[in-house]
Amino acid sequence: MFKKVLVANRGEIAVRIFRALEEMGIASVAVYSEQDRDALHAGRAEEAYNLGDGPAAENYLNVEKIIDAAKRSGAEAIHPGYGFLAENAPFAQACEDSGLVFIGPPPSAIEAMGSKTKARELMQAAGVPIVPGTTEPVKTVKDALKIAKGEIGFPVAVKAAGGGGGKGFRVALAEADLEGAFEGASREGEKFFSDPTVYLERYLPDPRHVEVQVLADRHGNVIHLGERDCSIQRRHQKVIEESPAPEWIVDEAMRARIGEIGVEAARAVGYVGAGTIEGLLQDGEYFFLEMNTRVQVEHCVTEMTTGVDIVKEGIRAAAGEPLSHRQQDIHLRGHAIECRINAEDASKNFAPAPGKIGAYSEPKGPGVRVDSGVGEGGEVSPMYDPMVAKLIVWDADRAQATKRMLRALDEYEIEGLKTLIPFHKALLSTEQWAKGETCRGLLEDKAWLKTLAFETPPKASEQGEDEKVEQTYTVEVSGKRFDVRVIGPPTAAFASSAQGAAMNGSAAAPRAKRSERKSAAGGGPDTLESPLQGNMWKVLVKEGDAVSEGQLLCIIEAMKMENEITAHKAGVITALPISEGSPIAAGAPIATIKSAEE
Ligand code: MV4
Repeated sequence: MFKKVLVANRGEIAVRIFRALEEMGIASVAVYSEQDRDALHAGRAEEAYNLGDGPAAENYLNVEKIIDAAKRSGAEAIHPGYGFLAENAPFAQACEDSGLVFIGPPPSAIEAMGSKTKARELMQAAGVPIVPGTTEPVKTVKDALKIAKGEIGFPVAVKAAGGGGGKGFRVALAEADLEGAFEGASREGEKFFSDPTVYLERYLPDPRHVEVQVLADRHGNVIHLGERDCSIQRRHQKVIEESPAPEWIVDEAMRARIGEIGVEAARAVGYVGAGTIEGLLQDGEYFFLEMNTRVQVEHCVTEMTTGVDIVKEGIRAAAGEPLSHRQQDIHLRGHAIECRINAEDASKNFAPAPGKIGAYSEPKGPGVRVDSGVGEGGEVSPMYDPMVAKLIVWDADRAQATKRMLRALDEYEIEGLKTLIPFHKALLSTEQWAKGETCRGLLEDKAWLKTLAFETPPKASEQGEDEKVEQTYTVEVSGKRFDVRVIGPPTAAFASSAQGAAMNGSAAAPRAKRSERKSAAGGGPDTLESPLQGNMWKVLVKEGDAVSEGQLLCIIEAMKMENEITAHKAGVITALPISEGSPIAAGAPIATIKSAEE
């Protein structure tokens, strides 16, 4: 086994890997950017190397600096985590060339799965069902039209071959949309992956995203750990994941079938370590979508239901050890749910809401796990992913796990930041969630999302004035906390869960937390500043435009993510010092909006 391992990542996943290393008796090495000098992960390892200032390209994505740090520290292996260099075949190769073990699959497997057309071809040859469509790149709009009208039929999905996770994904509902979809997907492929190649798939109208965790060692053993249902997504970002899928969605026979598909797919590319086969499930049919050749954010729900430590197994496999479990020893028990606690404002189109964390207290108690990358006094930097933590719960079944999650969300206190906690509470209280629906309509429902603005409860007139409910608030007097009951019109928090008819018809009124009771800064300053550093990708408004609160103003591309920036208030745009294609710094002005009455 390795004696020392460097973790080329930050945040919660770096901490998660350090924990595994410690339990395995392996010394750990952290790397950090100048901005992350005080970050939790940088202080969590036995040794830490500063990779310098600047954007990720100059530190967390800098192959030379990372390999140099590994060499200097005497580490024998590098764990890439997820994101950054995790699915970068040249990096995996560079590790090998420097005599370091890359904790992950061979570069050839990363490369094969990196090209979505190559992956589809490989899977088809291995007998794995793929979404009907092309395995060859489609070169022109004319070719695309011929194929779409012929063998596939509308609606059709146009996807970038270099893409994945929804990047470079466009839908053409009918012939007239195809040209736009083709060019959009191609442009995004070129922009993000330097590859304009696209392919076509039949567009499935309302599939579920069901994926399967696999583990493979260097001795030819490949096993699967059952499925995860990740159908709750927002702009292709997963927000809630569960394992297993609701029992009425995936039964034992389907689970065995999906598991076999996962094992077949992993074998076909000579996989080693922990990986995930993503697929779509519709009308009892399962189709391979893509393989993620890394440990995933949502691996934890599978750890809870199987008892297998996926991170440790990945490290063991890389070191040449056999897997600790045989397929016949894997049994799923109970139900696990994960909520991503992102610093985002669901009521403002999920705009990133980075900042400094004030008081911070994590939920505890039976069946609760929190994997966090920041703590009290920590900072969610606009430079990086806005995920503060992952809250994972386990209980005997889905309904009980849901109640446990609502309880844990209620215990979670994060001051100073807007997070998805109110969103999760509201969503998990809906009838749609209880029924195991994909909730796609709900996630796009602006009016519903708006009710999640805890700090600016809608006016009574918007609420139905006659409605009166009893609510419990916690107030703090001289350092002591008291529960106070209030009878009155429902606040947004309660309205949303009550509206959803909830679990067993008895939604508990979420208590307003200290952080949720701060009054809104009525109107607020006129100038909206960029919450993050990036590139101005699209500007959708112009000076003189009248905008409503929450209206989309522009999209900033940062860290391969498109971040929608929405108006912080209603009014008229009097200044707009931004232009498409230009870089923008965190804190730089985006727009000045004057309210009508000013
Ligand atoms: C699809 C699809 C429908 N048809 N592909 C791709 C990336 C992943 N994040 C979601 N992706 C989808 N690919 C075809 N041919 C629909 C989605 C999709 C989706 C699927 C399941 C559950 C939620 C979803 C939300 C958005 C898009």
